[in-house]
Amino acid sequence: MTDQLGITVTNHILSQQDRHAGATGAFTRLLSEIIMAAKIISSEVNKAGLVDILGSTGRRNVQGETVKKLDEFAHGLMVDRLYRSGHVAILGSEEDADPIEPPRGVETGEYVVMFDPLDGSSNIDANVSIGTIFSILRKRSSGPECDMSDMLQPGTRQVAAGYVLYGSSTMMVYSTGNGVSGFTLDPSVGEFLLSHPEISIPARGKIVSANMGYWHYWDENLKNYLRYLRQPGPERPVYSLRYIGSLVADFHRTLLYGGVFLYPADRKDPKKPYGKLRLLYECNPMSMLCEQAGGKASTGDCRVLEVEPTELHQRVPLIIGSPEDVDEAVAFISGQRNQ
Ligand code: AHM
Ligand code: MG
Repeated sequence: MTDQLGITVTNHILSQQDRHAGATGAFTRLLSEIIMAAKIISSEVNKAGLVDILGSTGRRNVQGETVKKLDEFAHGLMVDRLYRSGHVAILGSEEDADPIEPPRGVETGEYVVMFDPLDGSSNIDANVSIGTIFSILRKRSSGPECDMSDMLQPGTRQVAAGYVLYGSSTMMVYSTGNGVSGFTLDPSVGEFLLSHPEISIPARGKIVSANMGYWHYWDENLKNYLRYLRQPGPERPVYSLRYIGSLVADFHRTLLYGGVFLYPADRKDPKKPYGKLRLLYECNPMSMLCEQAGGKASTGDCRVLEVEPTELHQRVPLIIGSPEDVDEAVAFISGQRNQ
């Protein structure tokens, strides 16, 4: 093992803080609350099936408390912990249609956090990996109040992004714009320990990840790309197909093994030819992590991180992964290549 054995995520965040002259510790405090929330969510996810937290709301558990669905539980916990830090100006969550204002009397700060508390939650009942995704930005508007300009910031303005994967082990992967690091939760000590320092995505992979069930809703350029990946080439193997249907798990595999994940625009709903994944708390944080690891992320038209958001729950197509694979996918999707 390396001399990095035993570095906790908190040690790591503090060492990043030390690089910034004038850092106040506010950001460290914010991340500490996310780490705490992640540990609690992980513990609840591991109990899923043992206690009755999978069902719908409205029932009571053995303590007589109202039973919450796991995604609602994760949402409430994230809001609570983040505002507890005293450094949050406003929050946005997949689970709330509107920006989440600070509770009355709570101390606020300069950070805006967008998050998906439990992504892939339709997989919970089947014991498939799920995750929490977060994106951290600085408040943009002046004055004590927030406005939509604080929420609707392009991904290039993120100061940090990360996810927690509740899988065969629980992992936290994050970046503050200085590379990507991965930590595995050691349940015996209750700490995330550095297990994946300086994550770097392979320049090219041999895995493609997309919901092939939507084939008939896709346009011909995209189909040409997927047909091409099925043909063995002189310098390229036939690509394997892997699709979990849980973005955090599919992205995590892509980050470690390389290849390309696609949730492209489709015509499932002709009125909304976008794709499914949300820009502000799914695509932007994953795109920052991918670029920080040497990968690329595109909508097919432009870099994801440069999209100017117009809505809190805006959806964009996502093509993300190894740089050579993403370039190739975009060349097909834009019609520059067809074989
Ligand atoms: P969710 O945020 O409602 O859980 O939906 C997002 C999930 C992603 O984790 C995953 O990549 C995608 O939806 C799967 O969608 P589909 O079932 O259409 O393939
Ligand atoms: Mg989601």
